[in-house]
Amino acid sequence: MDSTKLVKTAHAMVAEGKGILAIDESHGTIKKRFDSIGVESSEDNRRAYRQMLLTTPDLGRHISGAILFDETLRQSTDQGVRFTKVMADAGVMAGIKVDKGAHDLAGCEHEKVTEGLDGLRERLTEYAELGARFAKWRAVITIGESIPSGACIESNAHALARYAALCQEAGLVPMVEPEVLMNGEHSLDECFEVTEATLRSLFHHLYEHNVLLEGTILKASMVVSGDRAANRASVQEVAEATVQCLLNSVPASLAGVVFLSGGQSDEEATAHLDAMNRLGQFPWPLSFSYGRALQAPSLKVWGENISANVAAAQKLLAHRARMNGLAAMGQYDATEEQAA
Ligand code: 5MM
Repeated sequence: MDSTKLVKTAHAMVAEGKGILAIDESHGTIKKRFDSIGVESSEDNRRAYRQMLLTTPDLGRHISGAILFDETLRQSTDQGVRFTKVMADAGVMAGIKVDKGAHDLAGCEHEKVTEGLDGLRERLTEYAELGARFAKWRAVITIGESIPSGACIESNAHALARYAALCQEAGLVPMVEPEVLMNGEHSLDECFEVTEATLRSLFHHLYEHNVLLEGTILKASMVVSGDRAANRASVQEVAEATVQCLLNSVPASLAGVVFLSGGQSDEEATAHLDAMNRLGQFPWPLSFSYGRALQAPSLKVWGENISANVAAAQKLLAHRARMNGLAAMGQYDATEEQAA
């Protein structure tokens, strides 16, 4: 294991004022996104959409890396230039989603476990050869009546640790993503409790598997009220609860924390990140790895005319990246939203 390289890559992923663009939607998820704008999810439309995002002028200014789906890592621009080359030229590192999705967890109704460990060593070797510098694995934890179970938390944390160790063996920085879903009626306190238990289990398993935390990135969900909760917590309450939860459960040696947006609106996700960074200095940089909260405005405009609206859609992505880059430094100003 080349620890120096892993640590260097991990730090570059959370460099000051920069974060990660998550565009690793699997075929099912990108189809849902395209359905929402009335665009067919053909291989060429997916390529054209990701080309629009990845060729955004000056993308590397606020984006340190982008997480790709297998298909995208192998694709090229209209001019035949590999996306990985376009990204390297823009100073954007290539990441790759390597999990095989969340599947029903036998014996635990309404719960999921993420699969994809079989053959992972070989796949990681190929991804590294194709130019990937980091990888991502997403586990899903649902809050509901009598769930999550200990079995769900443990099995997902164990799989994340096995994946992370394999990544580091292959020279890739693992981005470990235990997403506590926002769906439900639960309170902020319930989300806090479940997130803390999940993170404690995750770091226990990472430790057991000798994963180098200095060369690992946590992709965390924020501590929020359920989307159907009676009283939803304010931006300040979310920021304080999330930071306290991380301080209770995340070792100081971890290279960095990036958040997912999980169904929050784009501006809400930015405001939450900014509020956290205004609370003070923490052992790890707090940045972003948003999918929907970075892409939503661009996706909508691109869908209105997929050939004529490329520049307009790129401008919207660049704007969201800049807003989140500022939020990662606690310098976001909501009045700047009008500048888009
Ligand atoms: C971009 O979506 C990623 C892949 O999701 P599927 O496996 O469901 O297709 C997803 O893991 C994403 O990176 C995270 O959920 C963060 O995205 P959001 O939209 O929650 O910020």
